[in-house]
Amino acid sequence: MEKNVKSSGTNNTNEKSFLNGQINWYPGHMTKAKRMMQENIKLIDIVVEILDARTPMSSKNPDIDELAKNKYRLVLLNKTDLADPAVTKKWAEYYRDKGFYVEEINARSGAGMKNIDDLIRAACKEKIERDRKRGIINRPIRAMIVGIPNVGKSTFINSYAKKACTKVGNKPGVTKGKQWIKLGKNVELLDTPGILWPKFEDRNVGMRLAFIGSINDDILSITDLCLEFMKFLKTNYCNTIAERYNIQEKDDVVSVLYDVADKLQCIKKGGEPDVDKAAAIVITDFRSGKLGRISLEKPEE
Ligand SMILES: Nc1nc2c(ncn2[C@@H]2O[C@H](COP(=O)(O)OP(=O)(O)OP(=O)(O)O)[C@@H](O)[C@H]2O)c(=O)[nH]1
Ligand SMILES: [Mg+2]
Repeated sequence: MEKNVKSSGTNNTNEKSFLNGQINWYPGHMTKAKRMMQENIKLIDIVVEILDARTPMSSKNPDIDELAKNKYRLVLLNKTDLADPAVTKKWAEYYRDKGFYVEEINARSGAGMKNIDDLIRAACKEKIERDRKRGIINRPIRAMIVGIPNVGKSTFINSYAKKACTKVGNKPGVTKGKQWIKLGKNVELLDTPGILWPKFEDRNVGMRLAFIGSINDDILSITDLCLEFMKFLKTNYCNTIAERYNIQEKDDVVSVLYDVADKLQCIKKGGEPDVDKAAAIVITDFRSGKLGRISLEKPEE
C-alpha cells in the first residue's frame, strides 16, 4: 500500500483501498459469524446490540434489524468515556425515538451497568406477562450480545457476568455446546457474542470505523488515516492537536503532522521526520481518549 504522505487526501487511491477492503475482509469469518447468529437467534428473546458511542450510526450493522426482527431489542452505547457526552445524549434519544431501549455505558469501568438487568426485563415485559398468564413463572430471559468488532462485546459480557457468573451447561431444549451465563433476575446470556460485519459503501463510514479501530488499519496507511482524522478534527474539534502536542495550529494537516513528528521526536535513521510513527501515535492517542472526548458523528447529520 502506498504510504507516501504526498499521496494522501481525497484521491482515488483511498477510495479504491476502501473498496478492496470491503470485498476482501475475511469473508470466511463473516459467513461463519452470520450463520452462527442465524442459528442462535432462534433461541433467544432479546438482542442486545453494542454500538460505539463515538460512531453510533457507522458502528450499527443494518443486517441486524432483519436478523433480529420479532426480537426484543436493547441498544447499548458503549465507550461513553471516549465520546462527547452531549452528542451521546442525542444518540440515546435518537435510538429511543426509533423504539429501542437504550443505555449509555462504559463496559470497562462498569458505569451504566447496574441498569442493564432492569432494562432487559423492561424490554421483555410482554413475554414475562405472557408467561405469567400461562402460569410460567421465572422462565429465564435469553439474551444475545451482538456488535461489530472491537465495540466491547467481551468486556460487556465480563462486566455483566461479574456479579452473578454461573456457567450453566447444556440444558434441555438447547442446542448442544451452547454456554449460557446465568445472571441476576433471571437473565441468561449466550456467552458467544454475534459478530457483525460493518458495512461501509459510504467512504465516511469506513473512515470512522478505521478511526475507532473496528476495521483493519492496513485498509489504509496509518498516515493517510491520521491525515483524514486531523481534517475531521480541524472542522469539528479545532485546536485538539495543537493543544495535545503543544504545536501551532495550521491549515495544512500534512504540515501539522510534520510538526507533531518533530515535537515527538519521531525521526528516521537518516534524520528525516518519521511521519508514519507520529501518525500512529495520534491515532492511538485518539483511541485511548488522550485527545479528549470526541464523537465522530451526530444524529442530525
Ligand atoms: N475506554 C473504553 N474502552 C473500552 C470500553 N469497553 C471496551 N473497551 C476496550 O475496547 C477494546 C475492545 O473490547 P472487546 O471487549 O475486546 O471488544 P469485542 O467487541 O469483544 O471485540 P471482538 O471480539 O474483536 O469483536 C478493549 O481494549 C477494551 O478494553 C469502554 O467502555 N471504554
Ligand atoms: Mg470479543
